[in-house]
Amino acid sequence: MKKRFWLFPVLLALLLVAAQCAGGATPQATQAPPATEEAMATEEAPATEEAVATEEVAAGPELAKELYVFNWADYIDEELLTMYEEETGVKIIYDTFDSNEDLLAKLQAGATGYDVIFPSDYMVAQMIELGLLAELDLNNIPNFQYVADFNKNPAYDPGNKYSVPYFWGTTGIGYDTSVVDPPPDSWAWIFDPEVACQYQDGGINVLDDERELIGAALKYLGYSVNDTDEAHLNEARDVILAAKPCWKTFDSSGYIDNLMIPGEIVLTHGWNGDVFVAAAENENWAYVMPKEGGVVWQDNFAIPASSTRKATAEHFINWLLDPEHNAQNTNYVWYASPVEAAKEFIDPEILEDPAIYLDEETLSRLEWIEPLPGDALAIWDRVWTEIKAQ
Ligand code: SPD
Repeated sequence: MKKRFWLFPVLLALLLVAAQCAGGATPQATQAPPATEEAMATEEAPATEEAVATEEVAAGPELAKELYVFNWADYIDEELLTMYEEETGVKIIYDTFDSNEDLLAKLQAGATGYDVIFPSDYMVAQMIELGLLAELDLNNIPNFQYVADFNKNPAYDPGNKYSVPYFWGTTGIGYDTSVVDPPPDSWAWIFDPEVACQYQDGGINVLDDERELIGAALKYLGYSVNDTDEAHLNEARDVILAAKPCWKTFDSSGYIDNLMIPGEIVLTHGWNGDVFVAAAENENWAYVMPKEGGVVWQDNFAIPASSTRKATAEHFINWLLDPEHNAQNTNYVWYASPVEAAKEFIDPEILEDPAIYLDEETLSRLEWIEPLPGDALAIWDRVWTEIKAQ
């Protein structure tokens, strides 16, 4: 008998036509893989549903042409932004803010353009409460799997419904070891005029940050950084006003540069990574946690509820959580990364520094800043206005 080789292709073609007429989707079409580097920015709708499925398999989500990113100053390796733009075709419009309160004020004033923002712990809670954040779809952020347990599921956002950790760190004192002698071991170096004013000519900087500066003064006085007692807050104000004439600058966003300029600043209230970045340039800089204790904090990626580019924002967050991208960022900003899998790519000098990756003893002396109830917030705001006005 003659073998009918022609019959098999004809039957296969008939079966495929029948399947298409029945509208059946292929299994692959429903399983979108992680985005690839080929993902291209486009707002044009593909011609057919089949085209959507094929594109998702090949390229991940459809990306917007632009992404508006609003971060703290000096808080990303900008080379990563260029890499992301080149790999995806998405243009990043990048801007910075000075404090959590500054970020909140911009969003509350109706700023609607931002897609990715970086609030700290207590501000995430406050923004959730105010309905300012979009819920995240962690399926779109598969690199979240690499976040360490220590950094996941925080009290300010249980289940990471609205935020994903970016970096974590502490607030203490930076000082120029060639000038400040003996080394500071207390907030007195910032708040006691008898001590601080000795360094007035060298230059003292404090963070221009309501919760951080008043919080540090409260710590100096032996209170909690979350104190709501009006008498204690007035006491903290008076301590700050007495030391203020000896301070040169209130600066949270340009102070790293000033630490690197000889003769500008010799003592600063500051965030650990910022001081370590200065120390990488000028080895005279050192960082210390005062004996009274200070603040431990975690900054986060979040997406404003008003963002119209949520899929692209999640794609960008996921890209920055990639262990190698994340390590490149860590090696630039000198803060502790929450991404466990990035550790193999992080400089040992950063990884092994107990003032960056904290030991238990240091952690036990630190406090998290917490959201304040409305009536206490009003007292804090009044005290801050009085501090800045004089
Ligand atoms: N250079 C920017 C560093 C941002 C530090 N995080 C701020 C924490 C506020 N509690």
